[in-house]
Amino acid sequence: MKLSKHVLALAFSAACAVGAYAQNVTVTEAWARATVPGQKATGAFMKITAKNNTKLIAVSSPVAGVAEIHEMKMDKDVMKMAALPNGLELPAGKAVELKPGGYHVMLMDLKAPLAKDSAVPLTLTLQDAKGVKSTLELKVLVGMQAPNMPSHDHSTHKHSEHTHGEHKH
Ligand SMILES: [Cu+2]
Repeated sequence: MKLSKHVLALAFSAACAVGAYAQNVTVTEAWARATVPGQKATGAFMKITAKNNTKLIAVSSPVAGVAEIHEMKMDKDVMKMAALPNGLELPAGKAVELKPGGYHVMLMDLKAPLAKDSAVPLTLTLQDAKGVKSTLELKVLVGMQAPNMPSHDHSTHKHSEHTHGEHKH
């Protein structure tokens, strides 16, 4: 039965919350961009490494009414983004980077502003090659840039500027 497995995965990851390690998936450098009051959406970023071929099929957070896995890319000089309909592939042994300007977790319908230096819970739903689902609970640091990243020209950070008004739901 699927449910018992689900509960087991939750219990396991709760015990290992600091390392953010469950099953064969490791998440490092997770962070979410801080927001200002009135801002309804933001992005969360991280590095995900799966030991075996895995897919990130869903994300959720209690701070957001809607959470999606997005891809952002340039299309004729216009930054566009869209939800990945089939999830994000995590090839075995390869670190997949979610970062501003690329893949990201989109948190929308924010219930409150994300304050810098706070942490927000984020649940990743993963599916292995056999189709078995598991969840990974994360605590994601809120900041203005990736943790331990040297300060640099923020003009390259387009994520905060792209208009989330373009999200049609
Ligand atoms: Cu997005």
